[in-house]
Amino acid sequence: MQNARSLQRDDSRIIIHFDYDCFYASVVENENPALKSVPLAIQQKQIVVTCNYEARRRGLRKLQLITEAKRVCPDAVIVLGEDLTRFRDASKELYGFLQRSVWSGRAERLGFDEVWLDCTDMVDYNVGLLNQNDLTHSFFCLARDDPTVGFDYDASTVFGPTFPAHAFQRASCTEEEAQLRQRLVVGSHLARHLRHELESQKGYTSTVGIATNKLLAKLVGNVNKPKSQTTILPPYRPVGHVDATVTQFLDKHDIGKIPGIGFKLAQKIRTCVLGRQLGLPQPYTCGDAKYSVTVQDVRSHSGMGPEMLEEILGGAGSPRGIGGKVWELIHGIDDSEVGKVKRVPSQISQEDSYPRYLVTFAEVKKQLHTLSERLIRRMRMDLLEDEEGEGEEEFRPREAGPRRRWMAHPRTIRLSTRARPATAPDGARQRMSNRISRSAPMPNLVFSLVEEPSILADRLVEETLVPMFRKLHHEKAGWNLNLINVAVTNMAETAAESKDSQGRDIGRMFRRQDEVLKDFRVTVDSEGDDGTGSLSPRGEHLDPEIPDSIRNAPKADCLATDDWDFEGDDGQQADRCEYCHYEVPSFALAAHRRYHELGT
Ligand code: TTP
Ligand code: MG
Repeated sequence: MQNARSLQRDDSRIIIHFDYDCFYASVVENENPALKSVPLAIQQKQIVVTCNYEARRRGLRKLQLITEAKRVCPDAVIVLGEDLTRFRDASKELYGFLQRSVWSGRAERLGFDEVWLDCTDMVDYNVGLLNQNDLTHSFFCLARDDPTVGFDYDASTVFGPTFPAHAFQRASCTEEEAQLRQRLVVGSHLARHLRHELESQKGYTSTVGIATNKLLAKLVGNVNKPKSQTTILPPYRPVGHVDATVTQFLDKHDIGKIPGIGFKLAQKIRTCVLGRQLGLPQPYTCGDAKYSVTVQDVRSHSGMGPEMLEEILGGAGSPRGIGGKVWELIHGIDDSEVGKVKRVPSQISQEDSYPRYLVTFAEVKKQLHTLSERLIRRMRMDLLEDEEGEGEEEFRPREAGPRRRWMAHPRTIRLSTRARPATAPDGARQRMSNRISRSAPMPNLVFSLVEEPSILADRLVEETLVPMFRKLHHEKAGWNLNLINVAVTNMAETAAESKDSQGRDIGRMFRRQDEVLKDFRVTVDSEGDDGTGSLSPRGEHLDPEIPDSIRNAPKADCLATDDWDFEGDDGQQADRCEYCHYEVPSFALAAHRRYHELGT
């Protein structure tokens, strides 16, 4: 059986994880620096989605009701954050900045405000430059082709706080652990430099974690928040009777806080360790002492190991080897790569929720138009690039700006709606209703760069979305919709540079899209409708190849380490978030969901 000692650790990489502090509030502060010194809250619907630290000092917190926030701090400045454009643009800019700062180009974004960087090559190069006889006067080289670009630093000591707080003595460790320590020390100085650059050049402070994989780097950053950084120091493997620092660090975490262990997996593990049926869904939130099961509880549970975990978590719908994978995660082993840069998002969507419900067709149509126009504008921002060279023979006035071309053509448009929850036989209103959705081939007209987005939106609504809506809702009136989402997905990328590449050809093909897609079937994603697949809680078409556990787990990751201050039952009706399974007040669900969906 694979036990803790036989687990294969790979600590050859140095990964830095960034989490921007009070992200939305910082974006607004950067636009208007006068707001930096006042309590500032960002409002979506009726809740504070985030606030700056001055506001937190005065008692405001994330996911608080606006009414409560105003009561606690009447002079707080409240800025509407419904339109995500400014946050998305800032996120893209910061991501680009960080990505260009590392040699590997490996930078991966999670949501709007988290980024992992793989800094292995930069760190190893700079470890190679160290003079072991004079570590205190080291120079970190930032450009391989120019040895003068960089900064001075003291490579004999780590920069910033560490876990554990007091570093172990060099003499007491193996040569391998001493080398790892040196690489982490160098990594910590690079992290300091990047944090400093992000603040001085872009105006954003961040909280950073440094370790040898994504899981550990993300978790350790949270140890010192905000405006700080934390490094997990070796030994990463047990030495004699002393546990590895990685184990000491993870042991205190609730099992549900480990990225990769989503709500359902955590619940099954808790049930096993506590020896009683918890049932699903439970109003459980991490930190609830009644159900608290830590990583240490799991590790030390009698008979626990990859095989027992496979028994608990495996079965129909679970990927083979899930027990071993989870066993690795709770020992801080995560081989997942920091993703390479994605040129285009996998989907773009616009949605809004309607607490007062949409009832008439005129209301629905108006909202479809608003969402479509926003969607087309967003597609132009995210999917167009300047085209160089091609068409030079044509006359083109300079003021017309650079010619633009689509980097990708979404092949599918999807309309999703959610209706007011049905009333149960006992008269009580059900807590949550599912989304239903319908997909269709993307009409060519949206790719026109000649027409204004509002004109294109008119046509998109009339020619595509209204027919889709009618198929989705057979009834003639009175839909009581509380949410509409319009999304484009199924991106066909065109080539980045070369004119004669296959990608470019695909782009051309899409100009003849009707022909290309003649076999494309319109599918209804609603449950049990056409039998082409099952329905996710979001009404998305589910890929039957992807088991539930995997589908759910990574989505829940993004919450695993966040401080979600919402305290469940405040007497409001609450819904359970389909992504992370936390209970969120109904009024906050749209904003909360949007938070997850930023990662798409
Ligand atoms: P967080 O990282 O949770 O919060 P934060 O960056 O504002 O604050 P911290 O310093 O504690 O990290 O979320 C990132 C952004 O996502 C946040 O600025 C606002 C947005 N957001 C939502 O839109 N809805 C939500 O429910 C939450 C929690 C955040
Ligand atoms: Mg943040």
